[in-house]
Amino acid sequence: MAIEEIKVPDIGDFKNVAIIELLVNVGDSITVDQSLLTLESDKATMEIPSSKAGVVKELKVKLGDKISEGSLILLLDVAETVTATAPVLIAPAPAAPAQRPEATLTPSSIEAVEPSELLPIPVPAPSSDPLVLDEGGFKRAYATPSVRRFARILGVDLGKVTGSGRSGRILEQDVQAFVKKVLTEGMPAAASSAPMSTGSGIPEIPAVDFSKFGEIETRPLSRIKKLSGTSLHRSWLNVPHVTQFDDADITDLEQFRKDLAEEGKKHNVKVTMLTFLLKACAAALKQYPDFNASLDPSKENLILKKYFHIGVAVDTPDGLVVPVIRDVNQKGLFDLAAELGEISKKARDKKLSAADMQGASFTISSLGGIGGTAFTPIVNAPEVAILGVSKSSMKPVYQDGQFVPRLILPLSLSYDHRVIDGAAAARFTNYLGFILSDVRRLLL
Ligand code: CAO
Repeated sequence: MAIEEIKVPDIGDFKNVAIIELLVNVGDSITVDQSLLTLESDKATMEIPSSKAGVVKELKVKLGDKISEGSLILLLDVAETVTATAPVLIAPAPAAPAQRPEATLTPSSIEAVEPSELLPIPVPAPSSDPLVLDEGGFKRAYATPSVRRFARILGVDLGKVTGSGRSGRILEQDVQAFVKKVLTEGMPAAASSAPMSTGSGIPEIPAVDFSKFGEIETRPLSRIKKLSGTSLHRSWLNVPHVTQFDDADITDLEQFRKDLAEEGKKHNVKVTMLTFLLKACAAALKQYPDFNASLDPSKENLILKKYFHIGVAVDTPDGLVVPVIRDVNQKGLFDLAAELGEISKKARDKKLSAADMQGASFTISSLGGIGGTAFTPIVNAPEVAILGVSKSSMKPVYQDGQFVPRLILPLSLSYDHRVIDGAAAARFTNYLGFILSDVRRLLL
C-alpha cells in the first residue's frame, strides 16, 4: 500500500475558494483526471481533477471548506501516477482578452481550458430541429463538468435548463426535473411544435436572488397559467405580430343593445357588446377570408376555413382560458348571448372540456368590461388574427362642422404579418367599424 497526498494544483489567482461539491467518497476507486470536488468563487466554478489513480483512503476536506493551491484534499492508495492536470473551469469566466478561433472549440476543449484561456464562445446558428442540441447554449450554461456529462448522456440541452443552485448554477436534480417535465408536458415552448421555426438559442433571463433586496414569497403558477404561458410564449416567438388600432362609433348600436338587453332579461340572457362583436367579426371574416385561415406547417399554403368558430378569451381566477363559440354566422343574437353566458360560467367553474376550447378560427379578447384604451393581444396561433376590444367611452367627434358626442369603441387587431398585410388589417377594422356603426348592415 502506497499512500499519496492529493493536493489542490495551481488554480491561478484563486485563493480561499469554497468547496460546493464533493465528487468522491472514501473507498472510491478513482482514475487520473477524475473530478474530486467543485470549487466556487465569485468569479468562477471549477472542478479539481485527481493527478493520480487509486483508492480514496481518507478525505481531508468537507463541504464549505475554503481551500487554495497546495491544500490537502485526500489521501490516496496509489495504483499508478501521472502528471498533474489543470483544473477545469466551468463558468462564468473572468473578462476575456480575445476571441478563440472557432475551429478549436470542441466541447471537450471548452470544458478543459485554463481559467485565463476561457473566452467568449461563438454561438452556432439556432437549429430548427428541436431535437438537435444547441451547442452554444449548452456551452454557456453554468454547470459543473459532472452535470454536463450527465446532461449529455440524457441528451438534455443545458441551455434550456433553469439552474436552482447558487447564482443559477444547474444541478443534477435540475436536469432530472427538466427530463421529467419534458416527458410529462412535451418540449418547452421555444423547442416544441416540430414543424414550426423555434426560438431556441434565446438567452435565459438570469436567476436573481430577490431575497437579497427585501422580503419575498414564492407562489406556484396555476396549471392554467403554465399551459397558457406555454402557448402564449410559442405564439410570441413564432408569429411576427403587428397590431392595428381603430375606433368604432357604437352610439346607435349601444341604444339598440340596451333595448335588446331589456328583452333579454325576460329570457335571463345578458346581451353585452361582445354579442354584437361576435356577429360583426363573423361578417368581417367572411368578407376577408385570409383572417379566417392558418398557415400550413410547410408555411407555403394558407388553409382557408369555411366555418366561423370564434374563441373568446375569458378571465378566470386561475388564469386565461379560451372557449370557442361555433358557427357564429348561423346563430341569432339571443342564442349567442346565452351561449356566451354559459361558456363564461363554465370557464369560471372550471368545467370546460378540451373540446370546448378547440377549433377556433379567430379569437376575440374583450377587456371592455374592465377598462383601458388599447392593448396588443397575442395571436392565438395557428390562427392568424385576434381582435382586442377595450372600454367604450363618449368622445367628441367632428361631424358636419361641429363636435358631437359619440360613443367610441377602441379596437386592437393583432395579426400574423406573414399572412396579413397592414393594408388588409386596416380594411378589416374599417369594415368592422362600418358594421358596428349600423348593425342593419349585418343583414346585407
Ligand atoms: N365597453 C364598455 N363597457 C363594456 C364593454 C365595452 N367594450 N364590454 C362590456 N362592457 C360592460 C358590460 O356591458 C357589462 O356592463 P353591466 O355590468 O353594466 O351590464 C360589464 O362591462 C361587464 O361585462 P362582462 O365582462 O360581464 O361581459 P362581456 O360579454 O363583455 O365579456 C367575458 C365576457 C367572458 C369576455 C369577460 O367577462 C372577460 O372575461 N373578459 C376578460 C378577457 C381577458 O382577460 N382578455 C385578456 C386576454 S389577454 O389577451
